[in-house]
Amino acid sequence: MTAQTTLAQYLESHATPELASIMTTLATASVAISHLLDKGALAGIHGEAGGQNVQGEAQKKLDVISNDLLLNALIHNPNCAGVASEELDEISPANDDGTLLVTFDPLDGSSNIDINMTVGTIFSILPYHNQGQKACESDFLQKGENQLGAGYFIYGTSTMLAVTFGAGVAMFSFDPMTQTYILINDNVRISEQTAEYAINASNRRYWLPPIQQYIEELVQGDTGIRQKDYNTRWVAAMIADVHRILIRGGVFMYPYDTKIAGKAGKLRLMYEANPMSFVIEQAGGASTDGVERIMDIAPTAIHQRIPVVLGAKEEVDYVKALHETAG
Ligand code: AFP
Repeated sequence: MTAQTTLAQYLESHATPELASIMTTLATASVAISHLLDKGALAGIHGEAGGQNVQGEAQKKLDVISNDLLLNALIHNPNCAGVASEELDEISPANDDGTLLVTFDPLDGSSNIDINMTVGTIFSILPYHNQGQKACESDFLQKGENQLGAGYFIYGTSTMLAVTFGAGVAMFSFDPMTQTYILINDNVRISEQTAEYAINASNRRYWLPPIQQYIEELVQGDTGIRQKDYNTRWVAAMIADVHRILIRGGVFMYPYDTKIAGKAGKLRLMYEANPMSFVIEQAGGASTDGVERIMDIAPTAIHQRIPVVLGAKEEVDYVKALHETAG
């Protein structure tokens, strides 16, 4: 039997001590979240928490608990200079001498909790350059290109971790017996082509013409110009849809739509789009808002929303070309 590589062993050779320390803190919190999810209704985590998050969405109990677990763990890590969470209006400064900032979506796909479906934690690690000073929101407003690490913990039929530190993507599976993450793939790659796509088609009438055209071509299948049949998958949790793409290919879209005036897409640049784009690109895929590479976009606000098209490179490039043609 070959020796198994634990997350701790992997980090020794693939991350700086500071990144490894943050990753270990995130992994410890993820295990606590995973245990709560395992208990489900018995842990009293189902139902509304009563409040609303900064985007005006109802918070589930576990959103709040997961947020607090991650936040409390990170602000006590001396390497962490500050934390920004999708669930909190304001950023949380941590240790002035820390060298890293962390953003996270504590529980992506939270509407899935009550129906016992997949959810996950998405994280992004950025450099902090103002040591000796208290971190503030502007310190976080860095392009995705600056990320030093990013990934997600997915709480599905088993708990898994996908992570990149800028040199490929590694995937781990949580072993409940040893309570450790075990490496299962140290070089995850995404096929450049795909026959699967993920989009919430109920928004069709609100999409812009390039996405309308693209989806129409896919729906026509082998009778249309694409000359092949496509299949749709939609979990309503980006984390699950992106995980599927990492495992078996595909393209994920939450494009610009006109459903709500002034809302440029649904997903958040700092908590969802940037970290997932880093993972996808590091696995050989691509990511765009339709016009620009997502990780080239300079953020203007911590809770900024953005259209997202990511996954198989050829498809993402094609969608981008349709936007360019449309002008
Ligand atoms: P929640 O975490 O608030 O449930 O939202 C999940 C999400 O941001 C993303 O993970 C999904 O891809 C997307 O929303 C699903 O949105 P629709 O409900 O509009 O399909």
